[in-house]
Amino acid sequence: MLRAGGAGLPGGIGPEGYVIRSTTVDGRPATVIAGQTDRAVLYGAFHLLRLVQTRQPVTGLDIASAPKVKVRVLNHWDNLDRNVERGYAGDSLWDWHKLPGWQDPRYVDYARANASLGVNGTVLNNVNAKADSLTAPYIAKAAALADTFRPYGIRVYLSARFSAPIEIGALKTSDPLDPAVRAFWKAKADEIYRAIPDFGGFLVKANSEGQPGPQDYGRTHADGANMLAEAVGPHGGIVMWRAFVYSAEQPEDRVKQAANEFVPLDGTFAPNVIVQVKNGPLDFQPREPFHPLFGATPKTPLMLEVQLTKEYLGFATHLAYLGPMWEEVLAADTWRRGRGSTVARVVEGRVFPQALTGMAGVANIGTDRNWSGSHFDQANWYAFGRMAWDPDARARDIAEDWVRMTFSNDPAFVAPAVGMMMGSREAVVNYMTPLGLTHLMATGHHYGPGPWVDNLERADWTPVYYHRAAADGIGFDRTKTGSDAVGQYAPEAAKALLADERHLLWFRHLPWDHRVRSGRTLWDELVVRYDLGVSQVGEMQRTWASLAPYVDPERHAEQAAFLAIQRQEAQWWRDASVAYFRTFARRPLPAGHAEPPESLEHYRSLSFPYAPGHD
Ligand code: GCV
Repeated sequence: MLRAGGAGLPGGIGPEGYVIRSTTVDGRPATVIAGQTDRAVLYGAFHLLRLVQTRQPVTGLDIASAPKVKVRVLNHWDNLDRNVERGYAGDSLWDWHKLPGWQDPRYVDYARANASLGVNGTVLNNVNAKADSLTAPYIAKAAALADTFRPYGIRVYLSARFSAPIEIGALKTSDPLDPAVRAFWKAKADEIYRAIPDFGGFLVKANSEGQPGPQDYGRTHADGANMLAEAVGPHGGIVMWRAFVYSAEQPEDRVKQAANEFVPLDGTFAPNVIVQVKNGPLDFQPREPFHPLFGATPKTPLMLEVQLTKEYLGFATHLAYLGPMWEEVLAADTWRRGRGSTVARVVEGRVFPQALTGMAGVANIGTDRNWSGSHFDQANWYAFGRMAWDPDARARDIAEDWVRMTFSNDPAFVAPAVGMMMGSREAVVNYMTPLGLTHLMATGHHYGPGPWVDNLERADWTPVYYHRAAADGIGFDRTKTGSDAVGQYAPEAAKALLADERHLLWFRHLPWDHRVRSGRTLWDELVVRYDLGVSQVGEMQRTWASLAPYVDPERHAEQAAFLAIQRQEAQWWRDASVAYFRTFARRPLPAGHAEPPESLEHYRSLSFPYAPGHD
């Protein structure tokens, strides 16, 4: 392997792009991996290894690859006590107490694994941040991690608590326009960069779910972001400012609030700020339409945030390969600059040219021996990296590479395993939230069904706010007659979303006897979908059982047990949801579909105070 000084590399390959070429050196066949930097060559080396591991030809190579997105980061929702918010894979990998003195060897494995996927950054601490992360002892700990990650091309970022100037800076305010506050952040950035010269920058959750922010002082998100941008800018740092905001007073349909807040700020952010937007406008549900902010801010770069950890898709026990979900959102057409203005192209900065581009994945990584809580959850980490490198990559191709590298290259294994993965997320949609229903999970931990919950602190945390089931029908009217959330999309995109039955009850409130595409009534279709989801899991169980000859007994047995849990919980979701919704629908179940075995009261009475993933 050798590193070229740029000569012979295709134009525009950039600092992370590489070529892999079959050639001859001194008359002997050789493979050259070349790029402008060490990390580019490292990425190329991993690409070559992938070809070897997936049994692709390694002669006659002429490959050039460069990332289409600059900032490809994991977001760890890891707390300093090692609890991971929405984490289902053990404790946080970061052993803060022993850092910087002790570096767990897994830090190197973590960095190497990420480099093999093209991930080039990691935000170490939870967006629900503690100011302690910005104190000198914790900066030293973060610096130790940064030293370990650096050879693998991975930069360290920190979530910043907006009220840090008060909490650790002895100031009386965190007002972003206050000169003392600005001086605090400048000095803090200087201090961090002395310890971590290639520090990536800050991630901020502000004025969201109780977090402090600039609005506490009557300032805008742009005022807050720009203040931090000013502090890290001279060092080459960036600010990733989250758009996951909704007002404490809930004057408006929650899914409209982020766009209402951020569209008017377009053009007011500093050039080193990128706004981080979840894939959908609600909160990482099994299915949501794409976030209306994509394409709606021509002058503001937006990065896509997806959730690898399956807070709303069955934790680590349910098999749900998320590649198809991310492909669905990336391929969605925003129509903001005519046909083909897909979310992928917005994120790549090609619909409206952007110098700064990014993708963030909420990590599903912890101290579990298999890293992610289940073997198949590793595929979501893997797919995130590959899609952040190339948002146009296909979920199926990525699944196939992963299956081959993780289990077996035998075609008798690969095809069924990939098929099972590709259908898995849709199964979850069917048994949890079919036909555009959303946010029906139990309170707090989000484990299991809770469609009946109607008594939380705020209405827009309750499932009843989202499904609106009543005697006259079900669904949230987001057309003109309702909240008009659909009006936040370009007209062509709005038309496509309204015509898409997968989003039916996201956008409309419809009578129980409404005829859907299948010709069934809405009520019958709901029941059919719930049962379909359960049977799809049964199908996955059968597929997995048939694959035993190709997998070591230990991994096979664990996955078989997890699928059995998933099957049981899918049935629970179905039974509880049917028992609940029929109290409004007041109709018989369609022929051949079984009555829920227990009463609604039974499902309502189930309680899981120790479910994992709490904050
Ligand atoms: C980190 C959801 C989750 C929270 C999470 C929040 C966010 O509401 O339930 O745990 O907080 O999203 O993305 O900030």
